[in-house]
Amino acid sequence: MKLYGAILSPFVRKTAVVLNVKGLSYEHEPSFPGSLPRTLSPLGKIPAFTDGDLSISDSSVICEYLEEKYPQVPVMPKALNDRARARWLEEFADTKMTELAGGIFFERILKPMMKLGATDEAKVNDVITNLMPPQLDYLEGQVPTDGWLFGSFGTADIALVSSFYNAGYAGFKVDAARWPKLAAFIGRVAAHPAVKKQLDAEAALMKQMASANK
Ligand SMILES: N[C@@H](CCC(=O)N[C@@H](CS)C(=O)NCC(=O)O)C(=O)O
Repeated sequence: MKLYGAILSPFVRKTAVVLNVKGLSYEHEPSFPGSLPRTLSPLGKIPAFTDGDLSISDSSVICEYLEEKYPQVPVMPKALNDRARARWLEEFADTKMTELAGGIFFERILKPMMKLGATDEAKVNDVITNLMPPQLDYLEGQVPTDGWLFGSFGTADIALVSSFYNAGYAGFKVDAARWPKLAAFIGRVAAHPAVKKQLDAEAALMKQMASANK
């Protein structure tokens, strides 16, 4: 199995964590969006994934494939309603939260790094002050006080908070006084061994990128 993508992507992180949880060994090929052949990534996005003859894209599609092929350590709940809710929370995170939290990362880290222009702090401020709080209120009502969303750790847990780690690299932190359950949940997910493994690798990369940009 081969996972293509940059480990700082919230979607690549989600997929890598699911592979880690399931204890599957895989090769990782660092790749940026737009750099892969169309056969691997027809939309030019990361992650892309191959397993033998199979070539697929999209983190949710890849994670569902892994769940079906390697069900021994499940990452999806069993009950129908829980499965539906897990998929919804993943979708919510992959769209709205990546747009907002990932947007902070894009403005403050990627834009200057890729020489795409100066950070638009007014835009970042609007996200933090106006756009993000209603979504954080929603998430505060969704995450558990202890443990994971659906019993054992699964795709929805990492998906829901993945882009917050990107925002964290860009100096954003969920206010624990206003959203205590969510702030604790983000910290709890970060400490899960399958996630910590990824975040440790990312920390090394962030350090490397910072010294290259000096
Ligand atoms: N729904 C896709 C989204 C993947 C995605 O948007 N990845 C970003 C990087 S974090 C990307 O490749 N963006 C380039 C583009 O949109 O052209 C998934 O879950 O894999």
